[in-house]
Amino acid sequence: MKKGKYEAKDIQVLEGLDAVRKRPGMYIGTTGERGLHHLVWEIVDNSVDEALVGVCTDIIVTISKDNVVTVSDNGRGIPVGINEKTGKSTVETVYTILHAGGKFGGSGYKVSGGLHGVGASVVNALSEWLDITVYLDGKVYYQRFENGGKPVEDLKVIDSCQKNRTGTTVSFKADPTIFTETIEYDHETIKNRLRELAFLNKGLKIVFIDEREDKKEEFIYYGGIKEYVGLLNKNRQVIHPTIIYFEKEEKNTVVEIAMQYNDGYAINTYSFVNNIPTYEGGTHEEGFKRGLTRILNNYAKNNKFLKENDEPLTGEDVREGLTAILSIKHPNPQFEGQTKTKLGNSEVRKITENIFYEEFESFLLENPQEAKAIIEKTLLAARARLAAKRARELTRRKTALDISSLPGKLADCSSKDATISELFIVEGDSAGGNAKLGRDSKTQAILPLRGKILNVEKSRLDKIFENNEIRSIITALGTGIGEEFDINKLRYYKIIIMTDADVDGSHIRALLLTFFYRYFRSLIEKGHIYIAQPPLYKVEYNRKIEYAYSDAQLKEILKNYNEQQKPIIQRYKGLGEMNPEQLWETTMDIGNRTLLKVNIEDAIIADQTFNILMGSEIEPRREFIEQNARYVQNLDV
Ligand code: 1YM
Repeated sequence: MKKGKYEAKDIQVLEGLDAVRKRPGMYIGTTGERGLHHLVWEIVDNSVDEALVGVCTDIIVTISKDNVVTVSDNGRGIPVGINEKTGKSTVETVYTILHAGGKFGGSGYKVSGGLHGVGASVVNALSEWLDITVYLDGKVYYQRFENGGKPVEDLKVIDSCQKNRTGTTVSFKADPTIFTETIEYDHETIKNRLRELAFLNKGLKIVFIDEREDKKEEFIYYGGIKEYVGLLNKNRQVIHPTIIYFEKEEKNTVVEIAMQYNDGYAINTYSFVNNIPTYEGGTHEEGFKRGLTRILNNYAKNNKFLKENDEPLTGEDVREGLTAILSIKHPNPQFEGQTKTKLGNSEVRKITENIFYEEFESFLLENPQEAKAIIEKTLLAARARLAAKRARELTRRKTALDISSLPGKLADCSSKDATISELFIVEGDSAGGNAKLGRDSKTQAILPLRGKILNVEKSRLDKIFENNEIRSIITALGTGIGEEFDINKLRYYKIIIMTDADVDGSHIRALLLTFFYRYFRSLIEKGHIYIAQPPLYKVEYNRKIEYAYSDAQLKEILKNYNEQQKPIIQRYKGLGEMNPEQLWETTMDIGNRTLLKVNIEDAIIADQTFNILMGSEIEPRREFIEQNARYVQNLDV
């Protein structure tokens, strides 16, 4: 055989499932917890695609005690006929050839076109085993794959079923040799995404059974995203009764919007494209925002709320206190941005703006009372904005926002080179004191925080400036805030949040993340925000000290000791329990420490969790804190 032929063959082999097993990161991002969950999303997405076409009403997701995932739907069933190109059944083709799903599907708005559209074959490749059952034409078809996607035998009929029964059931067990960190799924992560999917697809019933916790939950929302907005505003005071909702199609693009204003100051808008969260926004959000600013200015002018010479309402004015969900369906979405969660299709801007403008205009005209409440709210926001601006201008020289007056509590580093400088934001004075003693004073600055920082959600920018803890952070960063923000003035490339490993600590961390997300988003986007990882345990035996950063690691360490030689185990509750050397050694030393880089998704999740559970009720608050304590462990390094 000629040499060339061998090469062609080799390339083909490389494009098979083995390539996925060799470089799983290329297909699912990480082989950590996030990558593991991608497997579930991938299979669920195929079921949701069927719902999008309108031929599937029920999806059941089950996690067994040993972390086998089963997804079942009542869609059309994956086609079972022989595929011309591969000579195999379509089922086998979809599950053994990379990206086959995309090529075969064709119709409708595919979720799989987006963020995690890696194809079902990738799940197969990364599974110890995978079973498919298809109900079609009165027959039950079955095929099993083992060892990373190798068919055990061809697709075959194993039973008969009712003629009108159709659907697909897939079970798989993630391969522990690939997912070496963990193959355990997180109940909350799965639950939240399934609930989100149910909100986004009104009338679709999604059942989640977690056999590990003996839990069964059912999500079905006939009102879809309208109900979602209702939930987001549940603990808030709304300023008009109707949740504004519309759905309209133009040029193959479906635009669906639900919104309602509350009396708070925060903006709570979430956008989706084909059911995928677009954390970084994009053209659909731009169109929505432009439409909103334009229509409210026009309405305010036409109805004499704004006079000829008044300054127009800004985008920020009209979004204050707005809770909104924007969900669009597009046949060919282009995702951009750092985390591929920003919609790039330029035509969508105008389509969304037009649809929104027209529909919202009709609403305002038909509901003058509600229109008045909304306009008055935006006028108030505009007035507050102008007042804050004047106050800032007047006091600029003297305020703490002037970089020349760094906060007194800050123990700055001696280096003026931002690229090697780090700012530790430390909870509590005692931990702050130890951090000051333990640090490398050339590159590490310490800013201790006293008590809780202000909840930024509940406050306007002018109020935020008045909070001492927040002012210290802003001044220390050096960038300025709001319109004055300049990233080139950032004084530290790494801003490291260091809080206790307890409930208060996670609360403060979530508040800080929310603050950075809302007012310094680009610091997160550019990867400047980190979370320190102090150890959870100290294991001491005969003066030998080891640290464990997780329960698993503690177990590992304890394996080295036998029954008689029991070491002393100390569980660290706070940073203050470590002396300066220990704090340095375990958490601050560049050569030794682990830092978690916060990405925008993590910050949004913190922010969103916060939003849902605002208000003063104790129960949701506690729930929030518990969730947050957990989610921080999900951050990627
Ligand atoms: C539990 C996972 O995969 N359901 C599923 C998948 C497909 C279909 C129906 C389907 C799609 C189409 C036509 C189409 C898929 N089919 C393919 C392919 N559930 C699950 N339900 N008929 C059935 O898109 O035109 C890929 S996925 F490529 F074979 F058509």
